[in-house]
This record gives sequence, structure tokens and C-alpha cells, in this order.
Amino acid sequence: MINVIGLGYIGLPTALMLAKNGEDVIGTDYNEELVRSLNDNKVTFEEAGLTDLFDDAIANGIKFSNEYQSVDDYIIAVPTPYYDETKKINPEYLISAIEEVLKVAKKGATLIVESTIPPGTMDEQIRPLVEENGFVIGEDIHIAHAPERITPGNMIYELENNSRTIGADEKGVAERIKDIYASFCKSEIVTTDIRSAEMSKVVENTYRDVNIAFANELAKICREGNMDVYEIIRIANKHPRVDILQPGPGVGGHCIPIDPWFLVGDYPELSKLILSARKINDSMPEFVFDRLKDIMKQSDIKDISRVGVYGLTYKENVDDTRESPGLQFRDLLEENLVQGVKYYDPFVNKSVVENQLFDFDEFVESTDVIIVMTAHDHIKNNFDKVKNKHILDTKNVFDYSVHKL
Ligand code: SAJ
Repeated sequence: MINVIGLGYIGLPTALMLAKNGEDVIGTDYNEELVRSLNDNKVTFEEAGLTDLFDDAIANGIKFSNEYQSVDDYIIAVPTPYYDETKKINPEYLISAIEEVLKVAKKGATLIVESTIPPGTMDEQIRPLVEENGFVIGEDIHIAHAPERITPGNMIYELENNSRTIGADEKGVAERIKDIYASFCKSEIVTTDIRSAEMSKVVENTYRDVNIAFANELAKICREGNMDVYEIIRIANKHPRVDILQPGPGVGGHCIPIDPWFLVGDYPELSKLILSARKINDSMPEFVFDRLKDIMKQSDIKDISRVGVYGLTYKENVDDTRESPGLQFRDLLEENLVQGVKYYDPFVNKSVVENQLFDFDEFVESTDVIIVMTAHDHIKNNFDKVKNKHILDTKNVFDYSVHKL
């Protein structure tokens, strides 16, 4: 029996996938409303294929509860934010989940942490915690780190098809955990030590952040030098060893804007490139704001309430608004005391910002300038409705002649 702790964006699909593939699973979350919703057969976020997966898991007997279970294996997928000031991990959710687990775990149980954690977290925070509670690691309790790699919008496919990493103290424990994940993961499962597993996960997201920052910096240079960044990237990428990513209005989500900070927090003297990349990506909403001001000036538009932001999610065709460029842009406007801008996102049905409209036609009618912040298929398919507007296309969704970054 596996108890999956934390039923959010990672824990829920993982629990369902294990259950679908024949494992005995109970999902635990301290959020009562969330567990109630799952027990009422309602999934808690939108994701392609999630409802079908949920039905299969229910048919195979998955259960959801607020209680921590007394079992042999735990998979812990709780948030691991960082402290704003120091940029070091704030392990409070992880620690509290492990404390609860230790109260009920069977002797010899395995605690598998899936949450992203900077290198050294297991050694410095979790090992002492387990030992202080009277357990001998390797005998009474085994600890391991098995970071996930899935991306919203393609979670189910990636759970089955992405390679995975298992970090453990002993080969035997790693192999046993590997068998659990091999119930659904068809790709390679690499085993290593815990510290390497921690670091490789953080490195993967940092790599992407740095590469996106390069594209964003190119966008700024090309704007200044009157060059088309997309044309430059398209041509440069013909080189067999060049693969530049795409510039955009900023970097959102719960991973890429966060994980690099762990390295900056722990190795401030050694992470100059990483810090610089973070700052470039965080500066993109401001760049969008400057572009907006240029466009309004050129077109002689003065009324800010005729400006609309299209896109509140952090990437296309998902409903996830965490750390999104749209919300970062809203914060920037607030800091600059700019009021009246309208917002719309076809994937966001509940109110997350002021002046949010829920009807696309009404949004279009009430705006003269539309800033496309997210490349939803919806906007690509609705060019006819917006083509008479001044469009600032920060995601390069339109081939037509509109304003770009
Ligand atoms: N973005 C750009 N330009 C690009 C690519 C992305 O501006 O060329 C922006 C996106 O618009 C978005 C942000 O970056 O705002 C992040 O999106 P993403 O699709 O790159 O990544 P996430 O956050 O959905 O998921 C990442 C993935 N990590 C890597 O690709 C290295 C995923 O595999 C991880 O599982 C996930 O983080 C995580 O949970 O850590």
C-alpha cells in the first residue's frame, strides 16, 4: 500500500497513475475541501486526460483521506517554496508532512520525497528530523528522493514517457522504489545517491531558465538594434549546435522561476550567471510595459482602460496561473499606480484579478490595445476578431504584421 501525501499538481496525477497500474493507493491531503471534492468524484484541476485517469484509478480502488495512513511506502509531493529574503528553501510543508508520516509509519517504511529540494536538504533537514523522532535510518525508516519531471498540459504522457531519477542511500532501496515507478513509467529509471538526485532536478530547471533568459536578452538587443529577434533565432538555429529558445513576457509556473533561486540562495558567490538569468526573466514584464507605452504613443492612445491583457495562465492551453507573466504584469502596473487595464483568459473562469472579463467578445469590444501574454490556441483561432486592434504579441503567435516584443 502506498500513501501519497499532497494531492496537488504532482501528487494527484502520480497517485492516480499508480492506482491505474495496479498499486494499492491512498491519497492524503490536509485540505479538507480538496479531499471532499475528490471523494465526490471531482478532479481538482483541468489537465488533458486527467478525468479518464481519475475514473480508472477509482475503478481500481484508490481512496482519498485527510488522515495519514500506516503503510510501507510514502510518496511526498508537497510544495517547497523559498524564503523571499534569503532565497533558501522554506521546508515547512515538507517537515510537517514527514512529522505526520513518522507518527504512523510502519517499521521499515520508505519515505520517498518527490517535491523539488535543493542539494543537501535531505542530509541537513530530513535526516536529523527522522533521527530526532527516534528512528534509525536504513533500519526503521528508509529515505529517498524521486523528483518528478512533468509539465502541465502534457502530464499524463510525460508521467509514462519521461525518464526518472531515484536517489537513495542503498542500491537495494533504490531498486525497490524503481519497481514502484516502473508500474507506470516506460522510460529509463536512473538510480543514484540522494544529493545527486536533488541537484540534477534543480539543475534541469535552472538550465531552462538560463536558456530562456538568453532568448529574452536577445529580444531586448534586437529591439534596440532594430532587428527581428524571431528571424535571427530562426536562422541561428539552422546551425547544428545552436538551439535558442523563444523570448516571451516572462517566465511563470511553479518550477522554473523558483528552483534557480535555491542555487543562488545556497551558493551566492558562485551563481552569477544563474542570478543574472533570473533577473533578466523577471524584468520581462517591465519590458512589455515599455513596449506598451511605445505603442500607445505611436498610435496616440491615451486611455489605459482601453488596454487589455490576454492571458493569465503561465503557459498555453492550461488553467495554471502560478507566477504567471500576466499576474507579474498586473503587479508591475499596481506598483506604478496604473489602473483600469482589463484582463481575459479563456482558461480562467474564476476571478483572479480586478477588471477581469469573462466574455471574449466583451473583452475585445472594450479594448483598443491587446497584449497577448499567453499563446492559447484560442487566440490563434480568433485573429479575425482582434485584427483591427493594436496587438502586442509577446508570444509570437501571429504571423501577421502586429507589434512584437
Ligand atoms: N518559456 C519561454 N520561452 C520558451 C519556453 C518557455 O518564455 O522558449 C516560458 C513559458 O512560457 C513559461 C515558463 O517559461 O512561462 C515555463 O514553462 P515550461 O513549459 O518551460 O516549464 P514548466 O514550468 O511547465 O515545467 C518545468 C519543466 N522543466 C524543464 O523543462 C526543464 C518540467 O519538465 C518540470 O517537471 C517542471 O518544470 C517542474 O515541475 O519542475
